[in-house]
Amino acid sequence: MGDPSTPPGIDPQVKERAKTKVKPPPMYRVVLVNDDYTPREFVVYILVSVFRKDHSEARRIMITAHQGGRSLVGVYTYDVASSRVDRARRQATEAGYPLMLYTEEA
Ligand code: TYC
Repeated sequence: MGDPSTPPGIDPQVKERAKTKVKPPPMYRVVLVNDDYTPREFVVYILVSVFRKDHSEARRIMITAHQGGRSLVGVYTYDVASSRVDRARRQATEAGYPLMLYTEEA
């Protein structure tokens, strides 16, 4: 019999290495879309409360959408992007505003 420290059926000459390569998860951009009706301060409030932006960053993102039509809010995993977009849309709908956000694969 062989080395007692080697389990039966295992050839100690064969070196194995566990595969440690794990693909990073796909990431998603959240994009804010301008409209003519949602108040600026409501957009800022959503960016602060749902997307955890500080006030000046939230204002910058809002103004970028206001002036250019759309603005990147952030890049997140699928779960974070979709749950935040859902919450933002729900709050806008409840408040009676047509605020639009969408996600796209980054
Ligand atoms: N354009 C809106 C207004 O003038 C403000 C606004 C900015 C709305 C950004 C949506 O994504 C938006 N009241």
